[in-house]
Amino acid sequence: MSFDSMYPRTTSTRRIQSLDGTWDFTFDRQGVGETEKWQEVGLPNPVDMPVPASFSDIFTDKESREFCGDMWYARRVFIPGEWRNGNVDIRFDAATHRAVVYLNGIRLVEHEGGFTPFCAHANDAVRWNDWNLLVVKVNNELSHESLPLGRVKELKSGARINQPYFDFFNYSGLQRSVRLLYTPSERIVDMTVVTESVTDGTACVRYEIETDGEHEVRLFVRDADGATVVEAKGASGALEIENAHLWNIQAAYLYTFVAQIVNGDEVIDEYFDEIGLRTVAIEGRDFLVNGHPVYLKGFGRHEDSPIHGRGFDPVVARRDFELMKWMGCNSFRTSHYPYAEEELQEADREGFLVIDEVAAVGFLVSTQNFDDATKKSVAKTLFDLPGIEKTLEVHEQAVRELIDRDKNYACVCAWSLFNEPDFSTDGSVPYATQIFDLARELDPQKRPRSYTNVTRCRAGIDKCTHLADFMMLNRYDGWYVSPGPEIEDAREILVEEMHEWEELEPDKPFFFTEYGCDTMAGVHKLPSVMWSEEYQVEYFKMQHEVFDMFDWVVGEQPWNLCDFQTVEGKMRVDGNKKGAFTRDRQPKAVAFLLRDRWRAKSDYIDGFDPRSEL
Ligand code: GCB
Repeated sequence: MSFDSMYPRTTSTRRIQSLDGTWDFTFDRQGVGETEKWQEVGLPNPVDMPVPASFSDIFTDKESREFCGDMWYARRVFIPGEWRNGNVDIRFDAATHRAVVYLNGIRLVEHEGGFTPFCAHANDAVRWNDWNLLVVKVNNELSHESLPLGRVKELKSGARINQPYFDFFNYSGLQRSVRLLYTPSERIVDMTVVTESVTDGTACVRYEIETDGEHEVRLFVRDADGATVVEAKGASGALEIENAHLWNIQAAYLYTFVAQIVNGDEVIDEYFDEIGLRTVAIEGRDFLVNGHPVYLKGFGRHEDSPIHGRGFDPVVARRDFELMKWMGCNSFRTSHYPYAEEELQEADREGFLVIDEVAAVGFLVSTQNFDDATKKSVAKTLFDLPGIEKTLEVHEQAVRELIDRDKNYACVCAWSLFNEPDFSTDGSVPYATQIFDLARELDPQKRPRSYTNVTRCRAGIDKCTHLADFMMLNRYDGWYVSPGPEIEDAREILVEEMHEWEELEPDKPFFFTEYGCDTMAGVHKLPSVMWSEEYQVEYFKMQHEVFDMFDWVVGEQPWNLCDFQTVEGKMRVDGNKKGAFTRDRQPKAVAFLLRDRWRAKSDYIDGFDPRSEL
């Protein structure tokens, strides 16, 4: 963790001032912001823009909704004089997809990547005990050098639009919180906690605290009642926590790790994090949590809701957890980008497992991968194109920032390093190897790594399966392949493929990380037809019958928890309708089927019930 990745917390030595609320906003259609010195004088004719939010669905005209290019945000910030002797940083939980930050006209920082946090260190630009002008230029253009991937298309009128290589709307802007942070001049800049093992109720934990000074470091571990259970001196070391309350699925327990820099009795800096003690591992065909084999039940999701777009909304996030709990879920995948930190904190508290995905989506040579994904393999993949080294650099940085941010969360049980890459040519192997090696090197917990395998790269075609510690399959047999009246053919295709995997990868656990079919809530048909609620139910029954034939399938996460917004297109009716719930979070018939199935299926395959131990 670097300072930028540490979730902001108020402590005896740290202060936070929220910068959420109404900002000035304007599109920079001519690209003149810098030359006209908007960073110094503020924005011309701004409109009000709430932060956090995506800008697109607030506007009533198409041009604004589809805007592609630079957009500027500005607001005034009062910075207290008593903070002069410490560090002042402006923390952006995310700026999609890239940003340049100015304070009082001085350029502080630039950041690439729309789903991970960064800080603008502000001391040299601050007017103390006074109002300061904070200006941010955000850009939302997609390219082969952005994650996710896409391109910009110029229309005959000269207008430019984004063309995503992925199936979700390219929402952008300041979509997560912005905060002003005060920390002391000598400070904690990193904290890492790893549960090495748990034996006879004693957890062996390794920790490391990084500071930017020379003073002594202390660590206190407090239990949920606030009692100190262990104390340690030194910036790193091993701890033993006796009678440890482990973090388990649907039976979460979080300790508070308090780190301090001290000088005698004086506390120079203090930081804390809430951390669950648990191990994750793969053994043969089992995915183990605390040594017990688990079955993942849950969804691929999106951060997406009406009007807010991808703007983080704690109300929607909470509703999603309630829906998932109602269904008996125990997990989700952060498809297709790192979610807001608050989502992971909630998962930590609720005892959900999270497959944490980097925004590496769009790795098919097509503009709409969900369509093209089902077609046969091509001679050249994206990995064979010139310029792919630049994509790799951006991808590596995104993996660094993801792991740096999320390494301590107990809920994060695995890394998803790509969504549906076309791994059908040899050209993909060196690229993928580099990403997999990097994740292994960076993760202090050495969590299992994988990627979602796309239909086009079915068993036998994909050249990179040897890199994955477990397999994740995205399959749409019965929807994109052999749909409707051909559904029994779809079953056969899927079963046949599973037999092939059985031969090819006999030592790995498999999860289905996507399967589903578009369904318009309220459309009922007897007999069923595609898009009706009845067809969705039949499709899911067929899929589950296939999964249950193979005991090495140890997870199912249908696509998607809710309907969500996408680009306009022939395949989409105001968005993707594969949700078990509508976009306003009400159930379709299939939600009840999934609920019955999942509530009857225990989280731990060996019958272990951690709730009985609480
Ligand atoms: C996929 C993609 C996902 C799409 C989905 C679909 O394979 O991973 O982003 O939304 O298919 O519905 O087509």
